[in-house]
Amino acid sequence: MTELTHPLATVPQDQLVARAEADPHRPRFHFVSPAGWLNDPNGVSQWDGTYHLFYQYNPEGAFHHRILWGHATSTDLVNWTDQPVALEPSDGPDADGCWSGVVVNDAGTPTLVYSGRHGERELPCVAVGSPDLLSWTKAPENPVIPAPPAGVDITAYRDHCVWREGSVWRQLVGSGIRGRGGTAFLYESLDLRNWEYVGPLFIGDASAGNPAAADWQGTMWECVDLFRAGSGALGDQAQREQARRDQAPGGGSPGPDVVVFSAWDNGDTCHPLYWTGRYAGDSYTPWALHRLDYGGRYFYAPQSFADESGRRIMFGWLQEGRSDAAMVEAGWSGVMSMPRIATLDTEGELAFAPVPEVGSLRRDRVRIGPRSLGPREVLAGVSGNQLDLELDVELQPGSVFRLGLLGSGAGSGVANTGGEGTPAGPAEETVIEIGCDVGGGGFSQSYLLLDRTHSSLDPSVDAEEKSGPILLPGGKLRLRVLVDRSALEIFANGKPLTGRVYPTLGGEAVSLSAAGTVRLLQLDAWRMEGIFGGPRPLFP
Ligand code: DQQ
Repeated sequence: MTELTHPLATVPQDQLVARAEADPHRPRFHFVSPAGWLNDPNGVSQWDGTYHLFYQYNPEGAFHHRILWGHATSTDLVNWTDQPVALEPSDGPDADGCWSGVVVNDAGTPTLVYSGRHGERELPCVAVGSPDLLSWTKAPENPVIPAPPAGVDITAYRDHCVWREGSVWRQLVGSGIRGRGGTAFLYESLDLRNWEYVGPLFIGDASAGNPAAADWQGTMWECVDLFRAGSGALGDQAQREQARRDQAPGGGSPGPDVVVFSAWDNGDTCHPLYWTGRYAGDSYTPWALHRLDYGGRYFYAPQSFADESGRRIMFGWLQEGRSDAAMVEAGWSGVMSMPRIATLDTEGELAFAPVPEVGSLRRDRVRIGPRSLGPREVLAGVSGNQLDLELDVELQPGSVFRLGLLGSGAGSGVANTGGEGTPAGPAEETVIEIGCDVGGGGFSQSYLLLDRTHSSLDPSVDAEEKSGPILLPGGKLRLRVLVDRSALEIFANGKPLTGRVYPTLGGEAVSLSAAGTVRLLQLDAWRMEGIFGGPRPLFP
């Protein structure tokens, strides 16, 4: 049996997998680590047709400590094969962890750029891969940048975005300048080993807005990701290659250059945001700041890449909404999002949808509609905790549409707990709400909201409301919802809201309701197949 080294490693390592597998909250069609802890997606890429997903991994237990790089591969972005751990700490600059990073193609040689952690600080390191990306050798030059820029009082310094620009490599390292705001330091290199500091790409303003606000910039930017937004053309080989070139920072697409970052503050992982703006020369001119996902910290540390068909594909880390102790007990923590395609909407903002490959997991379609909606009704033919739902809804101004999920107890046909004269409500239910604006009075902006007030009878889990504005042109809503036990991914006209819920009663009811005039044009529901056949070894 492996020796337990960390005070939180209370579950022996040889029992972790069984614990994790037994947890009813563990997703079945999202990627999760075999057991233990998972956080950021790393090195997301496609090589000779095969997709690679690396991830921050602690197989010692469900807590963040001495992080390794886990690795999985896929030919369809949906079914994953575990591969040997790609990186683990060793004496030297990554002795205390191999933190987040990226993979780049160095004239045919797969090369990782990651943050080596030693003591309390992180520095850029490099590792070179075999052609199949399965074994990795750390560069003798590590750390390849010996220290953060001199003379700058930084809040933190880690995570990497690396790209080829003409004859040079460029790199951003996420950071923050104390008393000012988050930033990304720009570097340049000819060989990925010797880096010259160029300067801050630009500096955010931590004093702008309220630190409690959903779009506060934070005092440090984690996992900075710079790319040129485009349509992600699918076409012949030449068009696909052009589409990939167009998405390089400063590329040929007319879209904005997007800087995605995860706002961090003194140990708090706040939320992912992005700037739209223009990258030119050595700097970036921001135009506007946007929220990337209305679930905030539940879609954190995203990383994206352009795949061989020119699609901009993004993964994010779905953090847990339960206590550290509950995670440790469960034997696992952290979910990888389903891969999302990022495109530009008509407002010049990012729009997201799960990759179409997700459809290969769909089973037993049920179709409902068209019909008008009113008081809450539990759907007879649709239920489950592994679902893909696709809805087309039409809302009149001032109306509200609600979709209830994972419902149990009263109103779900299981038991009635409503008192006399009280309309019975479900004992547990997670509610997605969409409101359509009324021109003048009422709510002035259409919105998407996740109401977790009644998601769980467990008072210790997070039940905070999550919401954000959406556009409903002509009152039309296209809603896509992926339910995978505790993991929820919602897309309302392209705006994502990711969340976690921990129902205690095992409810599977789906309900619809409306206030005002709401018409369901069509609802398609599928049961989703799981992607793993059973327990997986902690060290594949
Ligand atoms: N997690 C990593 C860091 C990154 C943070 C360490 C974001 O590299 O800054 O596991 O979640």
